[in-house]
Amino acid sequence: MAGNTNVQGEDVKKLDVVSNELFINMLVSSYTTCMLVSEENDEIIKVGQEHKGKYIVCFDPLDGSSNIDCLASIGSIFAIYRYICREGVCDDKEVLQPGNQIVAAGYALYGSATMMVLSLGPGSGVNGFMLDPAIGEFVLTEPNMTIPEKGKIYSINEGYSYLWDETITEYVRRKKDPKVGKPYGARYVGSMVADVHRTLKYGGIFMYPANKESPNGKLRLLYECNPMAFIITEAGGLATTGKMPILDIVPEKIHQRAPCILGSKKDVQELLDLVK
Ligand code: P6P
Repeated sequence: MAGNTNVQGEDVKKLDVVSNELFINMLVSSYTTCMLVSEENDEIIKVGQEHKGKYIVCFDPLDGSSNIDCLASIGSIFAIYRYICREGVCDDKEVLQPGNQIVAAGYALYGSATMMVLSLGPGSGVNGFMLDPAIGEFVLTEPNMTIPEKGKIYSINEGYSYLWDETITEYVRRKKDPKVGKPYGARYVGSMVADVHRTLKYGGIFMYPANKESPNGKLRLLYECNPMAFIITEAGGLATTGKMPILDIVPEKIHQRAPCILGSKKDVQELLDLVK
């Protein structure tokens, strides 16, 4: 669309703005939330007293939106925490809970099919629900999803290889060296939900590491790294910054970034051994 109005003169909003408004409206009108953190909003969204509930939701309403115009898969990511604010005043600091306090997390992938992958808490496993448009319902098509112990795919934006530290450089070199073993395939959509879902399904490793220009990488902790780290961990994989488990990071700012390396246990452990 040219500008901000369509041929009927109606306001045209970008898909990620529409998605954000939908998430906020649905969460507020669910009467279950007290504070929201959205990738699209600079500040914490405080739910009004009349709609207040006992959960905090951190979400990226439409992640990978740079892929919309070329029709590559995009998705929504969310993490849910519990917080019962007393005397009606919510303490902002409560949105800065570490990922290991998550009570539920998941993502929706808008790809060749629409799928929601969900975990309802530590030890509860991961389940995949496929949208059946014929009945307008999400159907449990993939119960108890588990990530393969080792994969054959590595996923990283190699355009930044000139910025990588020596560990990442050596790890990726080994993935391509036939003298080390059968080389891995390279897959990188550039849309986190698509890259993580493929990693969950097929195994392997996804990396958005720290680099010389971005000491904390690019991905946001509260609504990209933590929910995905929670899902992968619940599915039997590992998720690390390279120095510590992502879920143990105590956040200091709602939009802070974190290095994100996650995937099959053996593939991530191989990187951690190289770090040592
Ligand atoms: P780069 C999309 O913009 C996003 O936030 C994630 O979905 C994706 O993993 C990452 O950025 C891609 O970033 O720098 O490789 O283009």
